[in-house]
Amino acid sequence: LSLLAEVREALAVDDQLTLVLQPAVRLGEGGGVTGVEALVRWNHPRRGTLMPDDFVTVIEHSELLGDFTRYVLDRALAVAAGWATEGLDVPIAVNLSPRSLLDATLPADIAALLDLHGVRPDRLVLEITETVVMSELSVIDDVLSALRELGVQFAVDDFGTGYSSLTFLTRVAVDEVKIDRAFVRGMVESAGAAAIVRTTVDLAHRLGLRVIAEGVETAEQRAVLTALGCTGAQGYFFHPPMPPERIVEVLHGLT
Ligand code: G
Ligand code: G
Ligand code: MN
Ligand code: NA
Repeated sequence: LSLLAEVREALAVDDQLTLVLQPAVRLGEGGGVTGVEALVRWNHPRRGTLMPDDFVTVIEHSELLGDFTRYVLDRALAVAAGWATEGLDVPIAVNLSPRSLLDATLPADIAALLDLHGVRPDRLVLEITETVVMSELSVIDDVLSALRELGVQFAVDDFGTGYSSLTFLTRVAVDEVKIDRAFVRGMVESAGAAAIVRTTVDLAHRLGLRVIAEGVETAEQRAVLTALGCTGAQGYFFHPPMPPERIVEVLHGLT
C-alpha cells in the first residue's frame, strides 16, 4: 500500500490520526496558559507513531489535503468544545498547510465546523507560514479575507525563516507572531540571534500583535527572553505536546 493509500484509510477510521496538544504560556508574573497548539500524530498500525514531517508533505501534494485539513480542524474543534463544557476558555491553534489557502471552499467549511462544535470563531487560531505569500496571491487573499470576516485569528508560524518576513506582515493581517525556534536556540550564544529576537518582539508589540517564542527548552532561554521583553513562550521547558486527557489537567492547573 502506498503512503497515500494508507492516509486515505487512516482518514476513514478512528484513532489513527490523533492530535497532541502543546500549551503556550505567558512569561513573567503569574505565568499561565494563553493558548494551545494542536499537532497531528499518526498511530500507524505497522510503522508505529509517525510525525507530521514523515507524512504531511505527501498529503500536501495530493488530493487528500482538503480532507486531511478538515479532519484536523474537526478534531481540534471537538477538543476545544470539550474545554468549554469544563469552563475552560482557551484558544486552540491549528497548523494550516500553505496550499490549504488555495482552497476557496475552506472558509465556509470552517464556518460550518465552528457552528457544528459550538466554538466561537475567535477561539480558533490558524497558524500559517510566510511561504503562503509566494504563490497565487489573489485566491489566497480572498480566502484570507473570508476567514478574517468569520472572526478567526491568525498566527504567523516560524517567523523570520521566510524570504520576506516583513512584507508578510504588511500583506496579511495576523494577530500573533511565533518566533522560529532556530532564533531561540541561537540567542543565548549569538548576539545576532538575540538581536533578531529582540527586534521581532519589539516589532510585534509596535504592531499591536502578541508574540510567542517557540522551542524554549531551558531556564536560561526563558531568562534571556524575559530580558528581551518577550511576553509569550512555548516549548518543552514549559510543557511538551500531550494527549487531550492530560491537557485538561494542565488547563485546570493540576500540573
Ligand atoms: O511536533 P511536530 O513534529 O508535530 O510538527 C512538525 C511540523 O508539522 C510543524 O511544522 C507543524 O507546524 C507541522 N504540523 C503539525 N501538525 C500539523 C497539522 O495538523 N497540519 C499541518 N499542515 N501541519 C502540521
Ligand atoms: O512549525 P511548528 O511551530 O508548528 O512546529 C511545532 C513543532 O515543534 C512540533 O514538532 C513540536 O513537537 C515541536 N516542539 C515543541 N516544543 C519544542 C521544543 O521545546 N523544542 C523543539 N526542538 N521542538 C519543539
Ligand atoms: Mn505551529
Ligand atoms: Na514554528
